[in-house]
Amino acid sequence: MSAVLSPVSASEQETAPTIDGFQLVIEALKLNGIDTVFGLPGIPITDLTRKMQAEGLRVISFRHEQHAGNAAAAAGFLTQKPGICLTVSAPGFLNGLTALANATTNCFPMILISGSSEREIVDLQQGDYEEMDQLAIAKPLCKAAYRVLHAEDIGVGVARAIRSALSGRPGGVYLDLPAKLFAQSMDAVKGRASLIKVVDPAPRQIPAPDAVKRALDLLRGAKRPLILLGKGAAYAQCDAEIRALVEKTGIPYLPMSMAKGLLPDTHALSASAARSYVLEQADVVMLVGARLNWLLSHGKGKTWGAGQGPKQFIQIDISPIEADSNVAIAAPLVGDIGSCVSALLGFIGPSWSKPPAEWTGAIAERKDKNLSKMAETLAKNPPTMNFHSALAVVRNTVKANPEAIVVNEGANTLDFTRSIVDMYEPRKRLDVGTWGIMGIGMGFAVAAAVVTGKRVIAIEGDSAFGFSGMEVETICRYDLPVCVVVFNNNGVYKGTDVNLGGGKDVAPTVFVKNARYDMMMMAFGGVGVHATTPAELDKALKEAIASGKPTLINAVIDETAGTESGRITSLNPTAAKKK
Ligand code: ADP
Ligand code: TPW
Repeated sequence: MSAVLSPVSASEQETAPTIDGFQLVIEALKLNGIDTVFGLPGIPITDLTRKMQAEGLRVISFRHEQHAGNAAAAAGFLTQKPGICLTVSAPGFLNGLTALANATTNCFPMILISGSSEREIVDLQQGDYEEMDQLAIAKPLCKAAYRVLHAEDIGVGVARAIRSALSGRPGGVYLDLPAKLFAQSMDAVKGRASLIKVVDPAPRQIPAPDAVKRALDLLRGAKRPLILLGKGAAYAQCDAEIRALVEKTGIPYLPMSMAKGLLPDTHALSASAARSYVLEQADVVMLVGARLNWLLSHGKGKTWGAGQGPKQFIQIDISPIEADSNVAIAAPLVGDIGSCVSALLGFIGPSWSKPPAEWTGAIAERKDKNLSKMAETLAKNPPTMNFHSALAVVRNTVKANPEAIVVNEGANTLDFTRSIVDMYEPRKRLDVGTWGIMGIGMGFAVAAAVVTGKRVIAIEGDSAFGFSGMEVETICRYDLPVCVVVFNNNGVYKGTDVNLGGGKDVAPTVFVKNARYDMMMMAFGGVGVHATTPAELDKALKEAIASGKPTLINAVIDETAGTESGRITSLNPTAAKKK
């Protein structure tokens, strides 16, 4: 054909290449480095999932939207890219909403994209298929919510969603895409030109020099300083700076559960094994990406040594309104953790005086005592496997495989795993987070395996596992290297409750006795193991790690072991009344 340019004729104009809404959404995501989508197909997004796959996106399809949403949230936490969850309208959207709210609560960046019904019909409440005003419902549960009505606005909609999820304090964003949008078409050149590649979506936020000085002055004057690392510090991916801060200042540190492994839990300056002592006794506490919420007793009361002298806080956080949310913060340091810690490090040279030996010595003494007590407990091998004898095995497995990601939920299963299983590398522990929510297990496990390619070990209470158990099919379908260990003690917390009414029904906390969760995994072609001893558990874990095959170990735990609600029994209103 001749390459001579000629004026465009009317018929040529009619056949000028067009692009539709489906394609624009896909290209907008790809342009911004999104390579994986977690979701569940159905009207109006079935074709979107197919076309995404055709265009090279990895589409991980779940059995329930909540788990796709949890996967997106975990992917966001692990990668600093917003995790994408894609659902159908009303019920699918609602199923994804818990995960969106949970992601926002945990400061994980994710975008819930849901198809929706026709605006004209929804707004007049005329009864459309899966009718719901999704945008209005999502708004109070996330950082931002947007709706795109026209194909030419898809680029802006996706860009705004990405920027909202990642900038400042990360969180969940809702993006509403009505069914009609996907079929709209426009000129392909104009359509592609309307897409936006977001530049610098999480801009560095440099702390003010006077705020840095204020923090340093306070830290310098401390007699019993403590650094408290939260999951914001893990998210920030400035691991070397955080390690340097701890090691150069010589200040003991406590990691919150998902900050475990930022420095290895075996680090000499870890104060985890003397937690209550340091919280009570510290005079200056520097919070790094951790909020003084219920998990830290709101920064006050007995836990913090009420009445034992003044305690002052330095708080590094990207959110300027976090400071003073519970107690007065003497030195707020607002900025991103990488920039704040680097700014502090600029003033911490060889002349920095390390904390008094009296303080570090007292911590070391308590640590030694508590660690040898723990070693004694772990060495016991009771006739029926309990949390400790099972977790002694998991502890060794993680020590031998420090790159593996541990997912953890339950009550006693959570508390014991957190304190017994040491972590050695950053962002290797994913758990129930700020809400203490059950149901994150399989979603988090799938995401961890998909985005990192590493082995995943999910330590699950039997109740906790039930919330997302059907996703073992998803794990098998994508052949993911996930080993689920169900700590099976026959119920919520434990399996020994009785029906107070004396009727035939079991107590509300009791499950079918001696259930074989391992068979669920076998039903889908994975490996199932029934383990009643630490030796059997050890063998099964080793095989799962070596093979990378989807595995579920039904670890039978003494049904009398554990306590109601684990370590937070006191939050139960009835327990409080009994006191
Ligand atoms: P934990 O539960 O581990 O104590 P929280 O979820 O309570 O941690 O706190 C995390 C904090 O980290 C939030 O206040 C959030 O604003 C902050 N944060 C998240 N990412 C960053 C970042 N990159 N820089 C600074 N602060 C951050
Ligand atoms: C969404 C309440 C907290 S812990 C838990 C429940 C139901 C399960 C504890 O039993 P499990 O663990 O998993 O067998 P263990 O080790 O004690 O035997 N619904 C939601 N979130 C929460 N937190 C609950 C209910 C709860």
